[in-house]
Parts: sequence; structure tokens; C-alpha cells
Amino acid sequence: MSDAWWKEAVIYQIYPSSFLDTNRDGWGDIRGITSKLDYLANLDVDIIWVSPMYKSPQADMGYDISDYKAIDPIYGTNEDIDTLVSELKRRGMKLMMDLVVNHTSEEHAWFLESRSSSSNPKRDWYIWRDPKRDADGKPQPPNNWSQILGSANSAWTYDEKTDQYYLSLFTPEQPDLNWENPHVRAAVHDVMRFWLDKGACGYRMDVINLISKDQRFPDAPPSLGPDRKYHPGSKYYVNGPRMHEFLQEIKHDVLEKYGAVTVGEMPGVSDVDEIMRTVKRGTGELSMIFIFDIVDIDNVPGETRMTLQDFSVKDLRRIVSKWQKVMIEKDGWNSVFVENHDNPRSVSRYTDDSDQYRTYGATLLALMQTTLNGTLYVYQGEELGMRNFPKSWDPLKDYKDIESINFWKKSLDLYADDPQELARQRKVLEKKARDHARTPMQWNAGPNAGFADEGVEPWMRVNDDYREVNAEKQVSDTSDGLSVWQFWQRGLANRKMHKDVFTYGGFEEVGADSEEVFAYVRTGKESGKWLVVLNFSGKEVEWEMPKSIQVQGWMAGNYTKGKPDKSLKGSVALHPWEGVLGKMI
Ligand code: TEU
Ligand code: CA
Repeated sequence: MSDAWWKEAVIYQIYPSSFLDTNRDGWGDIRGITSKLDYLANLDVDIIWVSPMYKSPQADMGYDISDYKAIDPIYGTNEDIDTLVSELKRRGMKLMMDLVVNHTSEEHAWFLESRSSSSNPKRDWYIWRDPKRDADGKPQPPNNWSQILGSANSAWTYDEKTDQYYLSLFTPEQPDLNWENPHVRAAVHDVMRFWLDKGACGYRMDVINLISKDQRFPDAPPSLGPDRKYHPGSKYYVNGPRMHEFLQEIKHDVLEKYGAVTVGEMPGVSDVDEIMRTVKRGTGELSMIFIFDIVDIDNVPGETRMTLQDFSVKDLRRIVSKWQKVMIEKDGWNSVFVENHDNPRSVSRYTDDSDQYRTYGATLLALMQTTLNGTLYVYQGEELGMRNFPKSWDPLKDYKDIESINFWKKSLDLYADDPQELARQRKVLEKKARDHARTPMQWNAGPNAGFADEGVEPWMRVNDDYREVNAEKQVSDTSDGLSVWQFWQRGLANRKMHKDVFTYGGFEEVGADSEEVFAYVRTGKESGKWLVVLNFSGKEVEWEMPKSIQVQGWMAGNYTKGKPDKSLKGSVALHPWEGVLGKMI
């Protein structure tokens, strides 16, 4: 019945700066991670994926790496990683590292050499182009592409010394590597071997579908409007011309030799054939990828991530059902996730984070995720139903993310005389900022939520609700219901017990005309048929069970610790954000 160990694994993402500080500098560290392994084992986590801990000037929180083979002193040492790996091993757990090789930091030795002169042997390790000239002869970027983390700016950064521009898709501090150069690819393979040799089980691969650029570097269509100078050039670098070739090389030169597990972060691609080339059993390059459809659900198409659009349960149902079916029919493999460090908190975004409904909203999402095929990812704090921080937080002081800062500066600049539009932009910031996922982990009701000692100032402000929402309270909860943490723990155990159905089973949507409910039937070789009914609305709903479905008993739900007391046929009454799991005949 087992297919591959990593398909059944629960992967927990740690954002190291915000996990646990053990040396009173206000930053989380590796020792903090090691000290919490029992907490994670208790939840039923198999792999931890830790966001970048390498040496970095932290322009983009470690996604700008200046030395791939050294741990940044704020997080600890390479020896701390050895200890972490052996402590994980003792518990039957594994470490997944974050591989960020679309770009380096501008402070990486390779880039320092590259920019030192036009004739340096490493010049061609990055993407250098001559300027265009305006009427006054002043240098202008080679094309109109905008920066991903600051759309008001060019994706090209001018270098005075050599009078050329280098490509820096995310920020000027993150120059893009030139993957056309075979020496660059060999250097990346070498970095990959380094951490696998140290005992990592594999990699989460940052924007790995951006590594191959259309070498003509054409102008992008003006999708942000005629008044804007720069526009997303995504169609010329998302899943670019040589991406599969580069990934095949990695597969053969590195991954296969180690049996490494990989998850490719692949924003901006939803095409089935393109995705199957990457993740089809046998011929695919990677174990699985992160498909962005769910986390992009509220973006305005063609614009940047920092936009807002309404969505409904129909959209969620369409996306989830599509990928469940595609992966089964075409023999691929997917990841299941609704949170990471680049998105607001799921309970705030997809359900209701009010005091009244937060627990139900968070457990509804847990019920959905623990009953879908794929490798399951839980982001730190998601298991507690941590929510977005309050609207009242100061954009200039409490937000730390470069994307948020650039976005807010741009808004202040563009809409200085338009208070209404500025208010609209402020709402986008409040709802979509990546900062929401990056507040310190809420361990207990003590000072700094237990993230750092009393008297220490955390690098980022702790969410105001930590006395109510914290791990200590939820792990030991003895009230009538289950806490979010306890619900996750039970759900993960149940998922593993019935992996034939919840990880590998058949999937069929039911009652797909509902305005509120997302329901599906899962079928397993040994565990039979199960029905999942999720009320994605804040209303009391009467859900009409299709005649073809025969429920034998309701086994679990998010409103009660025991078995839900509900009608077995006809109309099933559901509370706001209620989800139930039934065993079918
Ligand atoms: O993110 C890449 C990415 O495209 C998004 O998730 C990104 O947050 C969004 O498009 C911005 O609007 C990865 C990392 O996860 C992210 O933290 C880094 O900032 C980025 O790559 C650059 O390394
Ligand atoms: Ca620390």
C-alpha cells in the first residue's frame, strides 16, 4: 500500500527568525528549533523544512544568500546543524533545507567578483546587459520588467563602475544567476551535495521555475496600466525555455544519487502539461511542487500579489478538485498547503478569525487538508490557528518585509493626493502582507509569548492575541471541544492510519452546486469510502446530501470531540464553518 515514504510525510515549515530565541538577541535560532523537536514529534511531524539559515545580509530575510555553505551567525553554526540532524534522526525525523539558487545576495563572493570588472571570469555568472539611452544619453534599463518585490521599480540595477545593468528580479540586493553558464549550474550542484552530505533529506527549491530566462529579454506587456513604467515580465521567465533541461540535469547529477526529496516552488504556472512534465512519476524532475492557485486566489490576474479580489467557495472547490483529479489521473504528485511565510494567515484569509469562529475556521481548514491526497505541509503557527495581526499596526514601524515596505512607499507616493485610493491600498497591505505569517511563534502566555526571554526585544512584534492563542494552552486544553492543535494532532494521526484513502485514495466532488459547502468522497483500497463535508461560510446551512451517498456514521467533526450527531441522510444541518467526516456504507 505504501508508495513512497515522503508522500506520507507531514512536513512542518519553520521560519527560523520567528521560531524560538535561545540566546536573547531577539532572533530565533537553530538551538531553539532543536529544543522543540519533541513538540513537533508530538504533533506527528516527519520532516522539518527550515527557511534559509545561511549567511545573509537579510535584505529579504535570508532569501538573499551570501554564503551557501555557512550558517548565519544569527542562527548559529554549521555544528548546530549537525546536532539538529542527529536529534531529528533520534526521533525518526528529517531535515529539508531551502535552496535559493535563482539568485544570490549582492554580497555573495561570486557577485562581488562578477561586478568587479567586465572582464572578470565570473562576469558571466550573472545577467549583465548594456543600458538603453534616453534622449539625454542617460542610461535606462534594458527592458521594462518590474521588480517582483517592488513593482514600481525596474528589475534591472545599474552598475556605475562598468556602465551596465544586472538583472535582479526580486530586489537589487538579489542579483539573478545566469543559468545559461554551465559553471553556474555545476556550482549549484556542488552546493546541493554539500547539505545532502551533511544529512539533509532534500530541498524546498525557491522559485525554481524562474531559472531560465528568454534570452531575447523582450519588453513585457503593460499589464499594470499605461501610466506605469515597469510591468511583470513573467511570461519571459516563468517556466522559461531551458527550465526542464536544467532540472533534468539536477535530477541526474544530484537528486537520484541521494534519493533526495524535493519540492519546487513554482509561482505563476497552472498549466497541466507543464506541471506534469515536472512531477510525473518516473519521468518528472521533482518529487512535487507548490502550485500557487490557492494562495493566489485573491490576486487580480495579471497584476502583482499585492492586490485584492473577492473569491468564493466555488473557486476553492474548483482549484482543489482540479488538482486532486489531475494528479490521480496523470500519475503525478502534489503538495497540500494553504500557508507559508509569503502569505497571510489562512484562518484570517479563507475563513473567519473572530474570537467566536477562529477555532472552527482553523479546524475546518485542517479537516480539509488532512483528507486530501498529496504531501501535507503545515506552516509554523498554523497548527494553533494563529491569525493576522491587527489592522492598527503601523505600516512604517511594525511591518518588516521588504515587499510590504516597497508597496507602502509606492502607494504613499502614487496616491498622496487621493485619500480614497490610498485607503484601498492600505486595505491590501492589511490583508495581504507577508508579515502576518512572520510574527514570533506563540508558545505561551508569558513575556514575548515565550518566543524570547523577558526584557528581550523580538526582531518583529508579537501578535497582540498571544495570551489567548498559544501552544501551551492548546496542547493541554481540557475543555469540551478540541483545540486547534489537538484537532491537527488527531487529524494527522487519522490521516496516517487511513493513508490508503486520505493520502492515496480516489477523489470525487459531490454537491458541487452549493454556494457554501465543499464536499467530496474519498475512496481507499482498504478503508472504504469516506465523505468530507465542509461548510465554508459563516451561515447555518442545510446541506442536501445527494441520494447516491449513504453515510453509515459521522466519525469526526470540528464542533465536538466525539462523534457528530447529525442526520445520516436528506438534509444535514451545519453550523458556521463546520466540517464533518462520515464513514460511508
Ligand atoms: O517567493 C517567491 C514568490 O514568487 C512569492 O511567493 C513571493 O512572495 C511573491 O510573489 C511576492 O509577491 C520566494 C520566497 O518564498 C520568498 O520569501 C522570497 O522573497 C522570494 O522567493 C525571493 O527569494
Ligand atoms: Ca537568537
